[in-house]
Amino acid sequence: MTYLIPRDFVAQENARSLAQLQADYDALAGVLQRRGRDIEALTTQAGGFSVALPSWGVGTGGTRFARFPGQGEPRNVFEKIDDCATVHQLTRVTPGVSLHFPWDRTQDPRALREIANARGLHFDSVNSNTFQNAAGQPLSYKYGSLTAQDAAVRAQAIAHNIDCVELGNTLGSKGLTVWLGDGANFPGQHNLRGALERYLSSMREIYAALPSDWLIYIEHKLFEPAFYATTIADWGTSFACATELGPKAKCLVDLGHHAPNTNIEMIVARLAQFGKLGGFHFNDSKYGDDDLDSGSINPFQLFLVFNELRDGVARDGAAFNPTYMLDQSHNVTDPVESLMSSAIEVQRAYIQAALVDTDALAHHQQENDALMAAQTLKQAFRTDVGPILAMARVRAGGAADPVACYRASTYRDHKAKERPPVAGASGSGIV
Ligand code: PSV
Ligand code: MN
Ligand code: MN
Repeated sequence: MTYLIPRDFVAQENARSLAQLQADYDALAGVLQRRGRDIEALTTQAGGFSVALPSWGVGTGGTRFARFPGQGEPRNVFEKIDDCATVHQLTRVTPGVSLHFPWDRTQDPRALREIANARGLHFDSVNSNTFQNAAGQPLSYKYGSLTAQDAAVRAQAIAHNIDCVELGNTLGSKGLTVWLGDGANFPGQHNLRGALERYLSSMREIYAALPSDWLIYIEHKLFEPAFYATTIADWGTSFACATELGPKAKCLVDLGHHAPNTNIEMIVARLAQFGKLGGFHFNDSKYGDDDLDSGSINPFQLFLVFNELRDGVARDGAAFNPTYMLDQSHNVTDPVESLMSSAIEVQRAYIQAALVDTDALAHHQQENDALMAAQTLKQAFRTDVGPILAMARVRAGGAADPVACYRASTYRDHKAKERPPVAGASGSGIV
């Protein structure tokens, strides 16, 4: 029998802190009222937010050097769904799950979809994997996949992507995210232009296989595993390729896939302006593709990204609809706790950005009052919107304090008993 946290347990845990939460909420309501803002409208807005979970995020990640698995890790995609459902149960903001193939391949996708739906989850974009060799695959991706010199290798990689689309379609997904590690480790190894030509030609075949209501997301990454020249290294290349491919191709911004100090919010603004901002992989980073928990290093950057997203909605309304997903690697924390905290950090940035006094900001910009424009953003960023997020969770049946509730439930201890380790199982397969 699979242990899931009983609903009553969450309600009992909430009861301990409800009076305190109400007091904090009322105090914040007063502060916001003085700024002409209605806390109830913001709480409703917070309740409408969601960010998808990466199926691979519920297992311990690992680095190039080692992986230190935790207790009770999921051993297959069905167990991953249980952990994702727990994250969603307590936070109420993560109803989507993004699968990665072949890591999450199952013989029975229909059963997977039914079980996920029964747990209140649906499937977000699916991810293909041609950055590793799958067990038993005839040809190696050692020298590239969609850009490989060998046409047979490219055909194999194209077929895998189309397979992902078909599987995703059965699961109810509406998008395919393509990240590939293709590139060169040495100057001269590739004809730089030739590699991109091959990429485009492969992607055209995948694009042609997309169902009419699907999007394909191009995920760029500066480097790793190609350390000299990654084929899709930056948003410019991603934008050019998405434009070449057509309206169903969009760009996906993984926050960790840029050089340190890159102005990511400006990339977001540019892609939004030209209609190619498809979605995000949220995480945080200090040096490179660190896959640290969202908001753990640079929450101000996350806020500034959401400030651009707020601007996109103000300009384009419902037509502006990028997808949100976490993409993190958890090495020293319980993945469920990290995912819950991170989802809330992303939701926090969303509500902080909603607090920006846009009239004042426009006025200060018009007057070239740089100091007051910056102060206007800072006022929103500095506002502790925690009570809004907690109240939205409680009203939706989630936990006032998800990590405390999760720990009190001893969920992980239950899983440690239910899921004795099996040889070869891992969270992602990524090292
Ligand atoms: C690559 O670094 C990446 O960000 C892509 O999104 C992959 O699908 C994911 O990580 C796999 O861990
Ligand atoms: Mn990513
Ligand atoms: Mn990455």
